[in-house]
Amino acid sequence: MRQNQFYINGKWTDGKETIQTFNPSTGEPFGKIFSANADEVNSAVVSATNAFPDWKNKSIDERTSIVGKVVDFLVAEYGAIGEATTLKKLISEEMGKRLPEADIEVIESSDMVNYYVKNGKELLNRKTLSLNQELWATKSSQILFEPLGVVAIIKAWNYPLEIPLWSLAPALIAGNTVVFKPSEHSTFVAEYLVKLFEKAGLPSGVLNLVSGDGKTGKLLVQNKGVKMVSFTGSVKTGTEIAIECATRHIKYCLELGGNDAAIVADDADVELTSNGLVWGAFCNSGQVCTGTKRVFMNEKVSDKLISEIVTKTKALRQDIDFGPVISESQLKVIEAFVADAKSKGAKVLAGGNRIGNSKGYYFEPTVLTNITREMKIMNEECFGPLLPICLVKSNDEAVKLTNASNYGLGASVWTSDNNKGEKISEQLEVGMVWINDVNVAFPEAPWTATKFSGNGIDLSEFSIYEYVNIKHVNKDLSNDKRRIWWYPY
Ligand code: TXE
Repeated sequence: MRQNQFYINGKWTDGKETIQTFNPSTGEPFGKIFSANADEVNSAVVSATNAFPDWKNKSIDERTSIVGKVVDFLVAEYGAIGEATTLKKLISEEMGKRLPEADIEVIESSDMVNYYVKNGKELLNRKTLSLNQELWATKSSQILFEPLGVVAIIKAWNYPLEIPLWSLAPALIAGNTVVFKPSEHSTFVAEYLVKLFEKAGLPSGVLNLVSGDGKTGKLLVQNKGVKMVSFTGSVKTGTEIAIECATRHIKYCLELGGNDAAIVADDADVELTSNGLVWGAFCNSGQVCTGTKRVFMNEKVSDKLISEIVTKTKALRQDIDFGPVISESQLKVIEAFVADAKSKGAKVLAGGNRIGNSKGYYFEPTVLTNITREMKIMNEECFGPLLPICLVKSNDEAVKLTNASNYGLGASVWTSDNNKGEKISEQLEVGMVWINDVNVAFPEAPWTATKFSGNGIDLSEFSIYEYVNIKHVNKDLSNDKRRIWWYPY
């Protein structure tokens, strides 16, 4: 039986308590993970605290060259598309992702880390401001980007390699040290990733790994040695973390749940849109924060489009196009969402049930229509393979329905006219909009949210500033003995 270890102060060590984890594709025990207690969490924070001064004082070049080696190691893991390399196999077995999706994750991960390796120096070098010389001829100002100290990185499991790296790369390159607490559902992938950083020569104590479930996460957030929290996960957990951080006045960056809408205009291309919505709803078995979770479809295009969507959904192959959901309890959550929708008049056009013939946690890719606003599925994130379609008469109606949500992560707009797509995008209360695509991340573009879907930014130049204190230093270049605005008036 696999057993993970903590990585504290450059040493792999055992914990005391363990949690059993399961392979979601088979329901079989997958491994045991240690669940770090308060003392173990604290020794990780102390180790990161002690390593901070030396790491912070290294040059950005030194820091990026070490993190850059992880890019090389990840590229070495690509293998051929569809080839089950060690890392991709581990991702797939631990959290159920199909190999083509693990392929994308490994490739995107290396590209994202490389973005910070290439741009870190430019982004973090101190900047000289050009002040208004008429007013401030004797003044000179600089902006410094200084690391915060020990950063707690607590992440979800659905992109077990990529999402932790979205925070690990900028946090470390900015000069912080880290205590990383992965999801209990993706601890072995996290361990594999930390081993790559160890191989890259990261000094002891700069990156520490503790495992466990929410209890361990809570202990880490509450530890007074933590100076910033980067969290990806549910709204409920994120809110709890935000309250704790606010109480201690430490920075936090939250990437939370979404209930992303797809707006389908009357001029949407049926082939493209049906391909896009089926993938957007069912990739990673619907366990994607920016997956398609609500469709507002113009009724003029709906007959053909819905039948195309149903045909393509029914053609999806178990274990090739879709895998299991993460747990037995998540299966029950999905069943409850479907039951609620049906009890309020929804019609199931494809799927609708858990797949009983296998021990894994499988749910059929499911298409529902006749959706109304009272249904749970319209107001809460399900995080499963459900595609609810609501017919609308206009784009304005679709925009209103999209914005009538506590969530504001992403959205997609399907139309043959990009200008129309941009006009609609400008009206949406979300952080990201894709026109004729969905759920695509670029290292150069901010991954951001509004409302309950989070604050702070992952990816892009903006994200690295989540991990620094921006300090302004101003000096006077004159030999005057008083400033003209000082006493005496
Ligand atoms: O979240 P949980 P899950 C969201 C996705 C969905 C959720 C699924 O939309 O809502 O993540 O991930 C730890 N104090 N996103 O179910 O339960 C827990 O151990 C401290 C959005 O895992 O919140 C795990 O490591 N930590 C995202 C992590 O928090 C606690 C993209 C997340 O667990 C804790 C991906 C506590 N009280 C998924 N309780 C985006 N917006 O980009 C749990 N944890």
